[in-house]
Amino acid sequence: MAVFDLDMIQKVYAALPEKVAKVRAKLGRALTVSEKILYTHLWNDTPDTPYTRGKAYVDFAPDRVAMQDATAQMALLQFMMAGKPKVAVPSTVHCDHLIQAKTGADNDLAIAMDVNKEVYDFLSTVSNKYGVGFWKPGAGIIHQIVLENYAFPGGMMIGTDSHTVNAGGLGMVAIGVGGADAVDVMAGMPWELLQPKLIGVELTGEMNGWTSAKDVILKVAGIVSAKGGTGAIVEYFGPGADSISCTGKGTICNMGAEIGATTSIFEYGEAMSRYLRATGRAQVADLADQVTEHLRSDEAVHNNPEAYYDQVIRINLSELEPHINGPYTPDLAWPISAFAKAVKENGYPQKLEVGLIGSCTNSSYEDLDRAASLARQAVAKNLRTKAEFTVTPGSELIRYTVSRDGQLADFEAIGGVVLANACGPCIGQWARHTDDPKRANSIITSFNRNFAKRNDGNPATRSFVASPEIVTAMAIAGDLTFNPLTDTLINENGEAVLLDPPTGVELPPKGFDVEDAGYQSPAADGSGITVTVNPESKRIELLTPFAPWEGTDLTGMKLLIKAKGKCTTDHISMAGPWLRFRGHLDNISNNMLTGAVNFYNELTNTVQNQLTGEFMGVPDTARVYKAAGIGSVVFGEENYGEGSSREHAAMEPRHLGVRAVIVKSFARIHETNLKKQGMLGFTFVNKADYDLVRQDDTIDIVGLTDFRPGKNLTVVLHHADGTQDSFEVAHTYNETQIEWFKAGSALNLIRKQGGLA
Ligand code: MIC
Ligand code: SF4
Repeated sequence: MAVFDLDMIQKVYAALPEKVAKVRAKLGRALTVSEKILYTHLWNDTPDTPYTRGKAYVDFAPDRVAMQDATAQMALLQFMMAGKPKVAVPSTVHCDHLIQAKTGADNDLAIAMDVNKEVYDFLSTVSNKYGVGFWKPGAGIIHQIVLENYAFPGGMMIGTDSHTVNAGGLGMVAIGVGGADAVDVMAGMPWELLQPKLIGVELTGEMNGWTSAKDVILKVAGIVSAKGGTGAIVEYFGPGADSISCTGKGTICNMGAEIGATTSIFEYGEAMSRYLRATGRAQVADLADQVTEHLRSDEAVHNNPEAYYDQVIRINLSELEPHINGPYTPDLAWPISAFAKAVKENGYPQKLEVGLIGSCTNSSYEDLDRAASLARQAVAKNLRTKAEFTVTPGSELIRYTVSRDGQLADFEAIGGVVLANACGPCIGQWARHTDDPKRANSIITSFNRNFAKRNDGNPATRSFVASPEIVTAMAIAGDLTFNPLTDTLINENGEAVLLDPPTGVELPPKGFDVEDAGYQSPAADGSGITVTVNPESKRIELLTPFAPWEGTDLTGMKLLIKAKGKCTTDHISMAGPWLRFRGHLDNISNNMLTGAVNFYNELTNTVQNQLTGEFMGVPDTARVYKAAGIGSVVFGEENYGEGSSREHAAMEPRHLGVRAVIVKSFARIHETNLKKQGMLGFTFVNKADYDLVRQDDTIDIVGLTDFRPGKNLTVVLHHADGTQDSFEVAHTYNETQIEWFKAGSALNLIRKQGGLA
């Protein structure tokens, strides 16, 4: 069943040559691949469209929208308020985040269908009504399904998940956003983006042995750090890039989210063409083949990358070692040869308890085939797998195919448990069986993120990230100091054996196959469908618009929390058990900032309620201030809001009366989410001013009556001892975004424009 929109793709390709020529003439220089795609998706190509990277916001017209179930609820609740009859561009919903992994695919899926029935019914009805394609629970993880069905070279897509960028592996400019951004596009309005900078990664040589595509991005993360890609598109090019399979490219782009990159992309080439054909899209491949030159950077870019990119990184794949990154942050990169020493020196628990492969990052046919080659060796060499081992296929198409071709049986033969085609342990949907949920322990995954508590809720779990091949080998060894490239293992017969490097093929020799992919297409006319939400529901709550700005400076606010160190969206709005409240703003707000560390006592979820002096949970304290009609302020450090696209991390503070978030720097998606929800997000002009903030501060923000692009504002801290400090804060709001703030949220503005408010 073809679910992709050939008409839309045809139109994009038909217009491409002329549009590219026009931009090239206008800029008078060669263009990189992402520039071609971005500039051919301008909302409105006016003579003064700004092309200055990193400075101006530009309006774009993406071709499609993808949403996963944990973020789609809020996105669609907002869309319902926008007053539109139907989505303006092809859009899909994917049920993947809410399935908890416990015993294995069949049982877990059946339980999820029951436990999440209300949410699935809501999503499927709303999708049906508004013309949104619906991928049922069990169909697979959003990014894998998008790669298999929807992504196309030269296209532009936004998705309500940070790993939407995965589609860059198929030559698409695909960007992760919050739900409010998706509402813009689905409502047929322009979508704005800060004109990205460009980072070029030139890959030479060819991978061999144990090295795989994952190691490219693990290495890049180590080079540029978790915030190093912020505001930039990463373009991969060079002979090494062309030699990587399409799904391998997807893996690299996927984990570009971990360096904060706006997106990552590879140029169109044979690997993509092969993948399109293998996934039933020969027509798309034929079309793309005709416009290949426009789906790649101009030769001048390849010849002199320094002239076109803001930063150029070079990696020789022939010399690239497998990497293991972590714990607690995806950019702590260790080449395998240095890892055993790092484990010992840093006291990471040496015993490996669980190895988990799969996820949206790494569950291609190639990944599973290569990992399975190690499982077969383990059996042949009489090795007993020492750690627990789980496999998460990315989609039913993959699962069905590797079940048919035997790889799943290979995993099961070494004790592997096949989990549902869903996010599962990657996002804390993991009923991990352990004797002590607080014990320090190590796990290794082929996923992308490894923040504290992310997988199993235990802050003492050290989670490491590697390729599926390395994870499988480590699970067999059960020991973090094992280096599969050089070390032997003792088998059941007491013999020392060495694992041979993994082998595998890129695409299934017998083709992909599936019985029921799990897709439901929407009603042609959804106007008669009603969406009902039970007012008593604990999981879905219709939204009420946020209040507009009162028109004055904000004074007399209380410090809610001064967060210390890393504060990702997992710290601000934890996932795992909280995912069940993603459609209910008031209920999910009870997790607000509960993972953030309070600067003053180094504890989580323990801040001082200034009205009583007692220490309480963060959401409880915020609710006290809110009830008293007092606004509150959150302070934080670098790359605040790193990680996920979940806009709950912005909506919860908004709902609980936080007025401003003031930090040393922001992660891109979170900063936009704050703006969209009518919040103030500022950065310290002088980062050391963070130190001036005291636990007992009352805070004013001065200058809002003259809130303008580029103009700093002043924060005044009234300390309890009667003294005060003040300092400047900067912001990146443009005129439209200031209007969102004034209206109370971007959605309020859409409603106003549609005559709804
Ligand atoms: C993640 O990987 O952190 C998630 C869960 O997929 C999130 C989305 C969410 O929080 O729902 C993301 O990456 O955006
Ligand atoms: Fe799901 Fe994990 Fe991928 Fe996020 S990173 S979409 S939670 S598999």
